[in-house]
Amino acid sequence: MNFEDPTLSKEQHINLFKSILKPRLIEEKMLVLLRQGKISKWFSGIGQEAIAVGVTKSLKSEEYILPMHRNLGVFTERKIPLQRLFSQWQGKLNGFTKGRDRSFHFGTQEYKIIGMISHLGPQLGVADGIGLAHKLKNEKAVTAVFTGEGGTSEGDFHEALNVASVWDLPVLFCVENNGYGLSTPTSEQFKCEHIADKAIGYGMESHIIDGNNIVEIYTKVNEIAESVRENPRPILLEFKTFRRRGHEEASGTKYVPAELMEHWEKLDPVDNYELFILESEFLNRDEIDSIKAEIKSEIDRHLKIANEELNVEADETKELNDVFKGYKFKTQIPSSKKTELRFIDAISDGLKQSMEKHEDLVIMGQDVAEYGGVFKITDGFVEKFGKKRVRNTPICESAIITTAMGLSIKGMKSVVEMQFSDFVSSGFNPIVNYLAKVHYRWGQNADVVIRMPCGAGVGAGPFHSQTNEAWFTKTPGLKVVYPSTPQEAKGLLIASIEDPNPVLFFEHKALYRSIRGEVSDDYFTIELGKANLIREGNDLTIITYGAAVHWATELLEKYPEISAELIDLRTLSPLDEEAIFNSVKKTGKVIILQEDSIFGGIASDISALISENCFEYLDAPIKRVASLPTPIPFSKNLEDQYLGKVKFESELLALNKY
Ligand SMILES: Cc1ncc(C[n+]2csc(CCOP(=O)(O)OP(=O)(O)O)c2C)c(N)n1
Ligand SMILES: [Mg+2]
Repeated sequence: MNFEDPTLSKEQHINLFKSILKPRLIEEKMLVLLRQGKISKWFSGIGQEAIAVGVTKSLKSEEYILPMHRNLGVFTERKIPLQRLFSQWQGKLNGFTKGRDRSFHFGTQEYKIIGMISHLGPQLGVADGIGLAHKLKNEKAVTAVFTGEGGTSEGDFHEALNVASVWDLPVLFCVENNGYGLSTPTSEQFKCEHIADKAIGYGMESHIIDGNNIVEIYTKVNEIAESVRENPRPILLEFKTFRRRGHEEASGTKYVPAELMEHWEKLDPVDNYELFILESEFLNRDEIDSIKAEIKSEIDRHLKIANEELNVEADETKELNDVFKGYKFKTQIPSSKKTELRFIDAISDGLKQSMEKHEDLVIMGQDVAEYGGVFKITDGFVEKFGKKRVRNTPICESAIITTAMGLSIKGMKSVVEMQFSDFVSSGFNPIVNYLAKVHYRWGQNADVVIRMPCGAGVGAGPFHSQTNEAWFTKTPGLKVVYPSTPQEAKGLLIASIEDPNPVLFFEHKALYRSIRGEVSDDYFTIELGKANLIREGNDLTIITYGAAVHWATELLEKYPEISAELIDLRTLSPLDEEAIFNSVKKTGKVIILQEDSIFGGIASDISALISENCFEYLDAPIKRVASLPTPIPFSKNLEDQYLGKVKFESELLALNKY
């Protein structure tokens, strides 16, 4: 291995040597602790240290780096006190996740490290978002994100590289090709010769770098990073290396041929560099030994502190309070001046005023720019706010949601338009696993609103008609908003954008052009989590939301003799339980109406809550009315039969009579 480089001084070599030594010595200690049962799991990076250390050294300390599970060198190189790392691995308070997540699954704004989620691929799109923020703010900065070669088989890899390339984002995609993804060799993972070859398809520059040679890594990545700062663009870097230990310690390496292991042992990045340092007489044996002793003593000292730290105390209130970022809702009273608008125009109005109010707000979605979105909600936005802030995206829901996450890490807000709420399934993973959990895990908020044009009654068939709010109401960490009138759509959308937490904002397509109402002209907010008592009554309570609010209103007009209380939930998460209980306690009879198919919808949970909290007040069984447990059919008569609307009249009358 050749470590000669005329551009590096003796001091730089010694510095690199100390840096690569540290993760190796920490790992050796961790392996001992693992055998003693003192830590739970370990993903070894032995043999790959040069990559994490070399790349981190090439970045400036204020530039973000997004490591994976084998990149201890990123953490040591960013000079995180070892005791905090040890506390993190032991699930203690002095770590980075208050005991809520393990190993390297954390981020820290303090050290500009954004750790992974287990699903590997979403990490790559988050780097796109950070890169986009740098670009929009004209900051000359580069972001580095890691993945293993196994992770490159995920769709997220393709989506993230594609977006980065189309948008010229300053991101270094660092692939550590270490021969295996768990037990699967590269030959069973991909068919091209080099991962770097994939860059051609994205119109992207790529480089193959010896992942075991810290000098080559440091000098090349330094040069590349500097050029990307000046000329923002993504670059794919393939580091050839090898995973010398098991996927994680317990799983062993039996499936790795002995010759392969021996071949790579000879190429060890630490031992070979040490030999070079010795032979170049940069350090003598005694000096090297004393450097090692110093690092070992630092490790022992910090381990002692972490070991002595008490375990986290389980406190339910604290856990519940950290699911969302706290913020003080500001009521902005609607102006008295109003204009009659359609539901769709009210949403457009709220979005436009939010763009004016928040300079950092970015809209992303398919066809949202010049075309104005398929429903024309962002029509004219490009002319007003420019293409930088109103961004057409490739068809890649997952990467756009992770990009939104990255913007949030840089303190920016975003609204992502799903073309149809049905398509959110292609971006489901980052919503429920990244955005929903990130604040609870390590205190980073996801300041993202996902707009969800949804709902049936428009003859659009199984893939353009779903009202899929229940996919999200069951996931802690997401807010779910579902307005039914133009005024509320505007006020709730503005409030959702102000809220620093992730919000799924459902917009029923059938209401877009059929429902009109007076809407306040100015910027105003309606608080999330508060139901609206549309109508007071004494005989029974109807609880509903979205388009079904209008089904109920129509029916009540037909039966003026029924004294019904009508509650529009408006927000499904957090749910206004108080409004529900107060009404049920008053009327003693309740019917819950939802458009979604019956099983597992929010009506079921509301029913359970009422039976647990209002049982003594009930004069009739709780009734749920919802749609058939089938996919949503296309033909009008089939769709009419599908929708719970057809059953509502008879069920309402039956309950009233009960
Ligand atoms: C979506 C998803 N599928 C599967 C896994 C299980 N898993 C975790 S790491 C891993 C192998 C990853 O291989 P690679 O990307 O090459 O990284 P390496 O472990 O070699 O560093 C697998 C299959 C996962 N965490 N997430
Ligand atoms: Mg691998």
